[in-house]
Amino acid sequence: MRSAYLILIVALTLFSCRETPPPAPVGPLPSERQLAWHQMEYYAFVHFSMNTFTNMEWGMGSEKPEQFNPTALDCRQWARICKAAGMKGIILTAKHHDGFCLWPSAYTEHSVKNSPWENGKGDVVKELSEACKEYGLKMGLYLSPWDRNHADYGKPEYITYYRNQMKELMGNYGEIFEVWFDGANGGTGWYGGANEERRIDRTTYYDWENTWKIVRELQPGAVMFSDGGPDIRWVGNEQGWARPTNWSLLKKKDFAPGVVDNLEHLRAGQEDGTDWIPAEVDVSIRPGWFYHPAEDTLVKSLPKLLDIYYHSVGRNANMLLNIPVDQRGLIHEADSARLLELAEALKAGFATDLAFGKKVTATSIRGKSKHYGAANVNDNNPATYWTTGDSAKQASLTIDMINPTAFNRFLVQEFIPLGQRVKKFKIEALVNDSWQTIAEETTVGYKRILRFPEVTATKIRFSVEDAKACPVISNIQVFKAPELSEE
Ligand code: FUL
Repeated sequence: MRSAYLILIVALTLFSCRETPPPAPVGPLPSERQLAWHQMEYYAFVHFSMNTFTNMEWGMGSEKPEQFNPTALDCRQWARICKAAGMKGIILTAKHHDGFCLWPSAYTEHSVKNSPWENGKGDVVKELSEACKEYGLKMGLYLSPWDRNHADYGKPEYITYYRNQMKELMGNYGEIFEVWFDGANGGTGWYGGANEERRIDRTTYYDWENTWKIVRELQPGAVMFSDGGPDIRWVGNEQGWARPTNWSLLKKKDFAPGVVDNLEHLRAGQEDGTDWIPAEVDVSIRPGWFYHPAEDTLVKSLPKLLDIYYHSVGRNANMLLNIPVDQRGLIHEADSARLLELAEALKAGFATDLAFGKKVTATSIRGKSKHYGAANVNDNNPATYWTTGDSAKQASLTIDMINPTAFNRFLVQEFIPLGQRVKKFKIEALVNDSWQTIAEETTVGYKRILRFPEVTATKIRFSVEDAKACPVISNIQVFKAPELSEE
């Protein structure tokens, strides 16, 4: 009798302590390397190579290594400026379409080793990897598949050459966070003196799967970018925007290596995608990707760069901002000044989270458990989240601002390890005791930031109106950004 009583007590205790299980993930899901990549948010592209000295965008491949001669190359200056700009990494064009290599590759003479720079003893990739390490930045590399210099381009031998170079880059320069595979192929080139047009079958020639294996083996943490993945997708334009509706998902069958089915799918993702392949917004701070003195006065304005930030990072994409390093081998003063202005504006815009620590209530909470409570969205901890019971596809959170509070930015994040779920949401503000709709939007994803004219409210309501499954929200922040002439 006594033991039956004890069993009952133990069972009751276990029952009451048992935590409500978390929602089942809604696939496709991000990999560990993709999760780390999402957190990079904003980083630099550096286009610097032979074209910098020939004033070209696409060199023919007939250039001479002697033409590469920066007078004051300093990768530490690049890293210092990128760090101060708030960027988290730098992706360098180790080899662009003209085939010139910024590292002394053992497989070609067309490289820095035959240039006057540092008497042929220099290695830009090595200098940059050391500078990135010093400044706490991650390094990524661009190795152009198209090579207008190489005599074998178009033949199987070139693929072996390309892979050998990939092994050098992945094996000799420490940790790489991203490898950039450019989809461009204009056909014509020097090709070892042949001077002709070479067309390849983009779907078969590169045999991508086997090149990807090299990257996976040597750099298991690196994500690979190309038009359609495998890890990160192109956003379908070079102007600096993703669609407001932006799924981190693509249907793999529509994006076999080398195939771009539809630019719109790259811009917005596909709600019914089969794989997690988020978008990266690549855009240059100047009209060109490479440095041209005539563009010193054409550096994008601060309002334009802010638009790009809100249309990339603010729309569930990463921002890859290109800086064309100049003929000295330095980031030009016009670009560095603008980068720092952007950093200042972002810092001022996101200085104080007005929602932090405020009381938040939810229309429903999973298992009525504190573990999934509303307070998890403004606790400054990305590992905690608010969620509801499985059947709820509509649910709201209300933040009590206590006093009338002016704001003009709303930031929200889903807990993406459990998938991207939200299809439709709304933000309302309680202004003079009446609810006003501020925004009606679609997807959230890793991060969504909305800009709107200033509102002064005592309460703010975030409502999920439709979702693939119960919403899982890890973060909500509210800001009052100084109004530059940025809208
Ligand atoms: C394009 C290239 O053709 C441009 O030169 C540049 O590298 C840009 C990032 O990608 O496809």
